[in-house]
Amino acid sequence: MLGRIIIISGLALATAYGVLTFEAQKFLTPTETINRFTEKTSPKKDEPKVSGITMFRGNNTRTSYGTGPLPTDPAILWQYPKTTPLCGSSTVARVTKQWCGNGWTGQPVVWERPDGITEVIFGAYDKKIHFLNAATGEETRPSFTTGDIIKGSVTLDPDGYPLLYSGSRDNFYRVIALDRDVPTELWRIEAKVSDGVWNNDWDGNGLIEDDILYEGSENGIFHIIKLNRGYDASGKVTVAPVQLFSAPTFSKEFISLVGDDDLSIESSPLKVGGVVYIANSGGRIMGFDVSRALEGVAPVVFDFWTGDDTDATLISDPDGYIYAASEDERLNARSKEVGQIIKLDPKNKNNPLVWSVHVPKKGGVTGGVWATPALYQGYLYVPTNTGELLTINTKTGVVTNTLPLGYHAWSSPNIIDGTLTVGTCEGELHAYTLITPETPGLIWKLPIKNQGCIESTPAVWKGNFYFGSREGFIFKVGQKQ
Ligand SMILES: [Ca+2]
Ligand SMILES: [Ca+2]
Ligand SMILES: [Ca+2]
Ligand SMILES: [Ca+2]
Repeated sequence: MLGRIIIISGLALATAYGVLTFEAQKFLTPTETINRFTEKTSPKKDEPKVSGITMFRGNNTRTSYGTGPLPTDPAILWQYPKTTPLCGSSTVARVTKQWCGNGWTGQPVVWERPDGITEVIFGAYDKKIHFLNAATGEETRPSFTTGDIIKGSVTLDPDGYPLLYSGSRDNFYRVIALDRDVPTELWRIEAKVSDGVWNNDWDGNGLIEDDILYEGSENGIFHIIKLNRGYDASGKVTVAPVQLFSAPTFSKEFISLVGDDDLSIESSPLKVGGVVYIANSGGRIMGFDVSRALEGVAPVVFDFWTGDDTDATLISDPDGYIYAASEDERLNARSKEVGQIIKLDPKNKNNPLVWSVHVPKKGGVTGGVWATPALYQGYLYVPTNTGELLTINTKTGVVTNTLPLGYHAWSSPNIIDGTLTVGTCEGELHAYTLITPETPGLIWKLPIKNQGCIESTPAVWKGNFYFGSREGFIFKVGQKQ
């Protein structure tokens, strides 16, 4: 289907969208063309060394879901705060809106501290980063305040440095020390619209490996930053970040192809071997070979256009295939052709699209996907904005099952011990057995207080769920006591 020449907006695009020759690509590959992919590294390298969930979806391939045993008789064990919801107002383009709780992607960090306390850390719509004792829901440290709401998921240093990384709608991405009396900003970088396009927030979840931070900003720019972490003479953690590389994911040609400049990066980077992939709101998926990032070189080795806003984070399987999920807002010819859920083979540069699933508008509800899919035993599980949980055979692309979640299903599923769990915007947590992975079977549903919309992705640790609802509170769900 894609193996033909297509004329869009006056541009002739050769058969392979994988080798698009946008002007940006020339700009992005100043030194050389690298036509190779680093083979997959051992899983150990990609897994954080800290015990816990330290980043959105737990690892560099965004496929780590936490640990069990999951509750058989679930109940809400605490909520935070006890009475007053976490709310803040935020203004974009002179429109002010009140936001409460936390939402997309909003996954907390949960980690086992050296002092034995399991700590839950999350950014919220009250503009603060909160620190809670997982056992009690009490505060473990003073909150850290930013200048605007926090939509993304925080990252805890995967190598054990007492450092937290967080974006905010206030235009800064920050590195925060956790070894002081109060959480203390050590460094921050600003996203400016003047450097890029569209907006200046930071929603994506930073990926850290080998002292290097990979992150995209909502002005459409992809950043590679050397953190230079260390300790000072008094033993306090330090950073001395240096930007090694930055590149726009947009170009004049790409803007005319898409038809607008909403080319922000809201997804989180994916790292497969030596390549970091990032998707933008125009649906451009780019892979940067970062094996020589320390030299300031990161050539583009993959370039694919889905056709529409791709905010869901890309994931990959152990064979290096990439799964992407897009929204269905622009309703253009390209997204009609490519579909909204796709499997990509980055090694097949001439025709990387393996299969497509279409998620069209339904009953007046916008089509497409915001949730990040989950993988299990050759099946892909994808909540859709139209309110289904799709089960897709990853070999064939065949949808083997459809279950109702309720519309606006933006929370990303977790799969632990053969059970898939997912939050819904109808304010419920669901658990499904994958004993027959092609047809998930409902085990339980738990309504959350006031059935507030769950957009945030729960962090599941030792069978306990930590997540927020848009109604204003953060919850712990576990086995009824
Ligand atoms: Ca902003
Ligand atoms: Ca955003
Ligand atoms: Ca977007
Ligand atoms: Ca969108």
